[in-house]
Amino acid sequence: MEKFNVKYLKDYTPPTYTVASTDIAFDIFADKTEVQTTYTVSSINENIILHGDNIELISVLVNNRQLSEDEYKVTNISLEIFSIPKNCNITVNTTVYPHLNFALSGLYKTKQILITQCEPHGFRRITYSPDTPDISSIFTTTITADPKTYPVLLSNGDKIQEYTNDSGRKTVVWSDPHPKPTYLFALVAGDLSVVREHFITTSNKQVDIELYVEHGKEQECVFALEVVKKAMRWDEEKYNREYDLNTFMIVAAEDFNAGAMENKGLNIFNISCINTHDSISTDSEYHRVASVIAHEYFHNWSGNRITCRDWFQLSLKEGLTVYRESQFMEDTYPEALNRINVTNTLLEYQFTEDASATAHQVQPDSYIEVNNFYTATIYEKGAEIIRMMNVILGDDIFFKAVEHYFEKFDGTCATIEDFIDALEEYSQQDLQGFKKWYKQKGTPVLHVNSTYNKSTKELLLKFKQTKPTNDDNYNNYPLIMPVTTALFDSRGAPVNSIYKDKKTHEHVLVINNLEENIVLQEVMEQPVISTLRGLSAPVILKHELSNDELMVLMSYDNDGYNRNKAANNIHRDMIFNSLSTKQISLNSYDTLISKILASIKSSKDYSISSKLITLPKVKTIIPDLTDIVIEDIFSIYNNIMQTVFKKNKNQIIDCYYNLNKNKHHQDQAAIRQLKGALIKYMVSAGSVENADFICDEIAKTNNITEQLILLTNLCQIDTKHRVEKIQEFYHKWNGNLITYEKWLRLTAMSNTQNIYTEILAIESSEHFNSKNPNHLRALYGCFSHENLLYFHASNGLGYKKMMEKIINIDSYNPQLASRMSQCFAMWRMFNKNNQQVVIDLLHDALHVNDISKNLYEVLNKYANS
Ligand code: HT7
Ligand code: ZN
Repeated sequence: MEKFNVKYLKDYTPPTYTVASTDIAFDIFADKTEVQTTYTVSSINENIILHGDNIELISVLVNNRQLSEDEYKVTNISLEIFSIPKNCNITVNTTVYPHLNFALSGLYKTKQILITQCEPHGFRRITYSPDTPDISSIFTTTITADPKTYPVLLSNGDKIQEYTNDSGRKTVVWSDPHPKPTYLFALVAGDLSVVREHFITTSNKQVDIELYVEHGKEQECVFALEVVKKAMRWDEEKYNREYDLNTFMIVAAEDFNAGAMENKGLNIFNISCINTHDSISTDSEYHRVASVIAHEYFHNWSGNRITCRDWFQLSLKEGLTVYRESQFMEDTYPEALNRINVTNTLLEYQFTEDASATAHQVQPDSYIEVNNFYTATIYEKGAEIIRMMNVILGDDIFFKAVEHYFEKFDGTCATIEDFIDALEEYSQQDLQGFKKWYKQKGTPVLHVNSTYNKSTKELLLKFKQTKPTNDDNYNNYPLIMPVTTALFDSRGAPVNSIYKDKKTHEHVLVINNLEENIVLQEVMEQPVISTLRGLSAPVILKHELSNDELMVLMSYDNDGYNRNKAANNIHRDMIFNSLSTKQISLNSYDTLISKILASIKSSKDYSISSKLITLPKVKTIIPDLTDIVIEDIFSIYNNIMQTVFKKNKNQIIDCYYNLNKNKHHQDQAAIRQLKGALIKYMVSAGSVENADFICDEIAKTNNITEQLILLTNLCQIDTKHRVEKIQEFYHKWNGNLITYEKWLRLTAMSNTQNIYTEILAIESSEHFNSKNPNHLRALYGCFSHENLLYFHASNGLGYKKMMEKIINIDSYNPQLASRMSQCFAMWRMFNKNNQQVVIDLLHDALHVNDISKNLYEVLNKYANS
């Protein structure tokens, strides 16, 4: 028996009523907000049930008559109204207290501003409502407030009225012509500055773009406004999607549980995902801001115009939007090696999630708390499934097929199956096999073996799919897998082959069976095989390649993903060998780094080179290990870096200083990354001289990315320089939130035995706001995810501190608490002592009174793993 109710996909039933319109009026006061909502309802049943979540009900009216208490039944989670007419107006009056809402769901206060967050179940914290994505209605929103405190009053759609009342209070009325479910509702009230731009759509309509920020932050909006316009144009050109309102508004908020929210016409953003400035934003932050803006904008079609029938279909909007966002980023910022970044994120977060106790299907069969399902699997694996369909259909058909889906389901709610059927209907290609991918749990494994027949000039490729788990409820094999494959000769030149009568360098081989043999013909010499290029299917590839073959791919493969993967395989072999023999024997490994550095001179291929010389993140090797002692892993990493540095010292240092001379190279961001990768080797000895070197370099640069790379490295050396320099950084940027978070992260990732006391000291310091998710993520999230040496420390202190904090956060912000608890996902891979600490902590946590269902669901899975 579960402690909390489980919701099942199989239990879905269509709603028994429709809502034509929702008229909602907010009367905002300093310590409370009164809400009056009127729904125009048509119901099949005599009784109607509305959702609620611990709100104060004042009264209920049907067709303007106030009901007596025996005409309805109210609980913390529902309002059931008895014997309503088939068609009627239902009015609900509630009172909410935004300044006491630290869960940041529903209507809440951030700084002096009131904002809403309604996805997935925030609206029911504002009023009793049909809070489900399959009920849409036309919203009219009236907001009344004191204009001195709340001069700006925003909601979805177009502003249709604005007036001052006799009392001096201001009223603004908004009307949204597009029917929407409650989760897309938004309201903002506060004193904000607005920065404007405009965009002319292909059909010549002017769209006003308005970005609302804190006064004084106007300069930090320039980049965001440019990206909005780029995203609007891109969606028109690629998917033929035009923006459908007269105004597109974005509001920046300091307290926010996620990156941003796509509310219709009124996106609300975490300030860290919208504000940028050269003096405060790193290269990767610009990149993240661009991708979040594009993502939220693209939701206007993939999510808002066509929404989800129920939350089990979440990936319908999120997977598709992540995919559209990645396509936009590849088209708009090609120099950023987007595919490698996307696949690295997939490996780091989704593959690890799929290997953990919280692994789940892209279309789950059940959940306790839907907030726990905004995951890398729903988002990133969901996007990869769509990418596979794109690979198979080709761009021309794919874009048109998605357009067909948009047109067919416009204004409705849909399912994942509807999406696949629509693509199939347009393309006339069998895509039914992809439905199985949505039901798969765990990362599938694809084995490849090859035999080359010199006399027939045939290359036989033998593919075999294996299941990641023995749980056949979640294994629907065989899966369909597009496996993009190309051949090279031993010098790295492309080799053509014939497959299905086509002679070319690269083929998309579609694997449909558990075991499948594919023959490539007219292969003129023994080739080096580059398969699963671009990670064409989200699987773990088992393909034995010799060191020489890996070197060829690493040096010459024209697929960036596979180049990087080849280098990664060489690094991983080296790490695993060293871990098992407990000694570093570089063998041919150091030639890898030397070769890459030598090639940089001629190729100037800076961006990929920095990736090629970087060891895989520790987090990505954890799923492949057992009985881990974290200190051993770090010591091996450090020894490898030191040994490589000693052997290639001159080359590494020369390369670093030569990069400084490249001031006119167009991709300075790539140069910064490469310098960062080199510095890691240079400081691997962790000595005071290295700290001096970094301090000198810090003094030479004003560039924030470079400063941060240097500081991050400095934080790995436990000297007084670390404390001095990060304090200097703190004082320089005192007052700027985005830089304050950087400072928190620097401290949290520091390699110092004082880490636990330093974290506690920060928490009790003046600027730290323990209710602010950005602060908590920067300090505790960064500690548990980036400072693995101290989080997984053998003394168990890291685990204890984190669990204590998570339980504390759970008492006011369950969404954040359960998300933060994901740091325990890999606990089974660690040694018995560490495991025992986690077992005890999980046991105690699960017995905490009032544990939220969010946190319970995650910790319970870990405890039972
Ligand atoms: N659709 C949004 C998902 C979301 C969210 C946003 C803000 C705060 C809490 C949230 N929970 C879920 C974000 C997106 O995918 O675009
Ligand atoms: Zn999204």
